[in-house]
Amino acid sequence: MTEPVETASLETTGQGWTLALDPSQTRVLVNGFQSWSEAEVRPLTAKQAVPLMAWRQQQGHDPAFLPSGEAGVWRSHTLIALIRPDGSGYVGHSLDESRSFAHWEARASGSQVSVSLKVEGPSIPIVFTETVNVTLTLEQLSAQLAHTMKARTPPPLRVWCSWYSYYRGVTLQNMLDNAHASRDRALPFDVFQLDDGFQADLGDWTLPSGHFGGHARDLPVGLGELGFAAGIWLAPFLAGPESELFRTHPEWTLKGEDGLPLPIGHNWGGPYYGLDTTHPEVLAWLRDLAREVVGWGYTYLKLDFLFAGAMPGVRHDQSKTRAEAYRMGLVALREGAGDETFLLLCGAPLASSIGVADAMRTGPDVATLWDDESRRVWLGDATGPAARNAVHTALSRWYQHTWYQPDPDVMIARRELSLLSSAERHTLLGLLDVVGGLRASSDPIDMLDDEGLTLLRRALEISTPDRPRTLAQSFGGAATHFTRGTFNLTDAPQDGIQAHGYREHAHD
Ligand code: 9PG
Repeated sequence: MTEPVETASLETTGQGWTLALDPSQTRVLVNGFQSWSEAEVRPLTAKQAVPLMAWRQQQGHDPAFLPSGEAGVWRSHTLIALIRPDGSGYVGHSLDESRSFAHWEARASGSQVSVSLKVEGPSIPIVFTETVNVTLTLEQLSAQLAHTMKARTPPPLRVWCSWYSYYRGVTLQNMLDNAHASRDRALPFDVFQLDDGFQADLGDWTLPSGHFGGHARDLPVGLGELGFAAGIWLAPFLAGPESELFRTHPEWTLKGEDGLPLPIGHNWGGPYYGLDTTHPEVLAWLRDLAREVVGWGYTYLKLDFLFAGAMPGVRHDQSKTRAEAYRMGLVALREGAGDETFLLLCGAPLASSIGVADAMRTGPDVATLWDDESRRVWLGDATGPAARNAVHTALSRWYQHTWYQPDPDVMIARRELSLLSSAERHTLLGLLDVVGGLRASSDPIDMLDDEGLTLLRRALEISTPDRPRTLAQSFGGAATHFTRGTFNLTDAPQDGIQAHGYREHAHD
């Protein structure tokens, strides 16, 4: 016996459905909590990976709703889809995540599939529906969520970012040198974005690091003279344990049950704290920070590690849900930055950012290697920097282009200082083309020969988003079969496409 499937939208805090689907013939599409969490399309009977280490569960996932770690049980945020071999199936979708999080679970049970939904927060409109075309229904419901939450989708920008070549060692001179080299070669960048490394500590954004060779406020004028807008990275919800911010305001952090500041992740060689975004003084500080940085001449802010605003913990205003607390912090940043400033969010809860974000990182970091197998396979963590992880997740979120401009992360066109093969570089190019969002590069421009420059110029060509031509087939557990081309994310040739490769379909 199967229960009737709701086709209309309903207001709910929870619900369950039993579906007449053969688990061995069903694929599942899931969406992870934040930018770096996995999104994928897998056989329902496969096992959803969960990181072994607690600090990776915090930094890559929602610790309050982790992946199951169990074969045949798949957890997903905001939406879920079940796909039959003919492309029909079921789609569940939340239609408002401004105050609540929707937690979906699909479970293979005998010859049936059960689906459950739990809403964390006030009841929200949701849809759970059967469909002859999962791809189309998912796109339509996602667009409906975007509409309800008043999504911002400004035109995509072409960005040079310092992270993937200079990392934390970046200097003011590196930025200017690359801007000069780009102007000399007439590379069509809109923005030069300074990443992590310019600041004295996490939270001490207005104090320069020792090695930066200047102050971040001195950069926009130089970039402007070369014809580029200025962008800067901030992790505005974090406080380093040694920072001046934490020393002067330990009371501004998210607390544990013991009343002490709660470490909420581990990076930069140690743990860090998160700010309590329900605290009025924190909100005022966030507004002032964004206003100050925009006052330095930055028109593009990359706001990173934003999941910190949504971590479980004890807050100043305990009546707020995690989604509300997160959004309060985000809105404060938007108010300080102003409506005209372009906000790219990263490491951020996805759906709860709609309406405030201009753009969103929709996968893990690209890196100069294809796969970080020890971390992905042995530690169960596919949220770390690797080209494969970035492609896998960003492709499986193709439909999110109605929520914000998707940022699938940078192209790597250089051959120096990179272990990527030519096929893997072309796969990154294919990713940018089918996702159709922001364009970014981090290559030191002087490192590019003619071939590298040609590849980079192609990566900077804005395209419209593509769609999967099927979700019932996949070369590597993601949405891989698009109308413009097919990705092979596996380690063996598939259908004539080399391992890690991308084949564009012939145009008529
Ligand atoms: C700056 C970087 C860059 C980058 C961001 C973010 O899981 N991890 O180990 C992990 C490492 C780095 C990271 C994200 C996750 O990078 O995505 O673009 O801005 O911060 O520190």
